[in-house]
Amino acid sequence: MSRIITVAAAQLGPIQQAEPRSVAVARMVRLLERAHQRGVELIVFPELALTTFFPRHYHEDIAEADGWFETAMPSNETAPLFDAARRYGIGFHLGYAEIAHEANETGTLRKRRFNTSILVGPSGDVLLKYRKVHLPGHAEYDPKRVVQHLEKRYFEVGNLGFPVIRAPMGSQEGINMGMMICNDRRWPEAWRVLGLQSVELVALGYNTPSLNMDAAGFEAHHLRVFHSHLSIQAGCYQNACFAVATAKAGVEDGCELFGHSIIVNPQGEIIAMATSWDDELITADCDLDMCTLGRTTIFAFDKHRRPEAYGRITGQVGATAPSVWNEPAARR
Ligand code: CDV
Repeated sequence: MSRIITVAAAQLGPIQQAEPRSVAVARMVRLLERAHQRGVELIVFPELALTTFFPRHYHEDIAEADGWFETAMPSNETAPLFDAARRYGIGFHLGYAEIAHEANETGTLRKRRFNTSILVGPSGDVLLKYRKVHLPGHAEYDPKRVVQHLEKRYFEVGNLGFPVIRAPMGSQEGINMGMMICNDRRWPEAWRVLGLQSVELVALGYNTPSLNMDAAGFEAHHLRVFHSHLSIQAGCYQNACFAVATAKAGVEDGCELFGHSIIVNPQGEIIAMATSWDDELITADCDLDMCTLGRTTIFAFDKHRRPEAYGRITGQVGATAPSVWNEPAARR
């Protein structure tokens, strides 16, 4: 039986600060209806898809930002999305800000905040949850920046690792699926952890500004998109998987997000790409058997990986200085 699944990246245009969740959800339902007309079986919405990208806004008291978070999923406001997906038998990926009342590492129950995504099956069941590991930005207000990026203020580092689940989706009885959120895509470690669980399809949402505020606003425009695509294409090739990478795009609260959502195959080729800065649906038929070539030849991990040489990957965080070459004493 063929292992082809029709997938969609449902790019969202900007969601302004004043826009309620109900409007964002209605836009997503419209995209889902279009996806149904095109025979889509899995649709991927962006990171923090229900609101504006609020980490650009500073709240001195973190609790003041709680209005941007979800305490339940589904909720009254997101129920129409779950209902529509169930009605059409389409699975979906959704990114949102999550408040969870959970024990921390010391066992103390407390309110915790995460940048989260879920994978929902065609029956409406949550199949898998992921919490963003690589949080970019800063924790304190930075007066030097024109636009803040306060993910480190509002979110804890995700505590679920990079899980992969095998579950039915569309006409397929089992697909190995995992998730990443935005900045994670730039880290080969994240891709490899998914690859080591035989991931076949990665769902990935992002909100990436067109300007690099860390570099005082300068980095050549076209390179911003290039680096995003390069990371995703390399991740797919090196781990023999598909990715559906979906952006929020356009000018949101005065800040431009670059869009350029893509679907990538295990050869690292872009097979669909968004061209607008608006709500836009791009689709592709993904033949999951394409994952076999890479994982049985160049990237047959069981044959070729050398973990004994990779200790630094998990043993250290920052880079150390190399040892310095000394001219042999006889020549001095
Ligand atoms: N939301 C993000 O994680 N954005 C980062 C930006 C800040 C560089 C990204 O990697 O796209």
